[in-house]
Amino acid sequence: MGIPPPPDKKPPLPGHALKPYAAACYALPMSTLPLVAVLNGPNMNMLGLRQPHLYGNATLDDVEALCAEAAEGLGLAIDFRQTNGEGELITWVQQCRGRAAGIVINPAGYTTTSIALMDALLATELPVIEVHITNIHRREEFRHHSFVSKAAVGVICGLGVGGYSLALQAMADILEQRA
Ligand code: DHK
Repeated sequence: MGIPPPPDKKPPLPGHALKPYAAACYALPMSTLPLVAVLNGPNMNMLGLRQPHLYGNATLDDVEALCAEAAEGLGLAIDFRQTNGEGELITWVQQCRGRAAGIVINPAGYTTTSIALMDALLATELPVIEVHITNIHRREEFRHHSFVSKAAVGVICGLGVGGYSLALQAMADILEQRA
């Protein structure tokens, strides 16, 4: 008989094509694994090229693979996305409500500017973990204040791309405690 098809053909967070591993997760019965959205803001698509002395040499595809591996070990499904648009990021956050169990987000440049993103994250009523590759507190003063932190249970910064795996680990613990 095989695995029954999902109730509809849309991805968990509609809008962008599913990556192969996400499609594989989606093919599982919906209740099997908690879904964590891993969202990335502007310029994160430039990882590997942009200021490698700050952000390192890993590309966003590398980060996605890292997250997929971490998630598999933790029993989580992930939907990994990046956008340069504030509105698109906010739409994805809104779509998490009722669909995802939690959100890991690197809001990048919108961290310090977007009250709308903070409001959207608060409206989801989901656990949110904020990630920054660099230690924003050792950098320019304008990077020190985060609106997103007001909506986050925790923040990981300065630990490189490994911060994403740590965030997923923390998210798995939070979801287990809430279960
Ligand atoms: C990434 C960015 O693009 C910056 O705007 C933030 C963050 C820092 C990071 O460290 O991942 O200030």
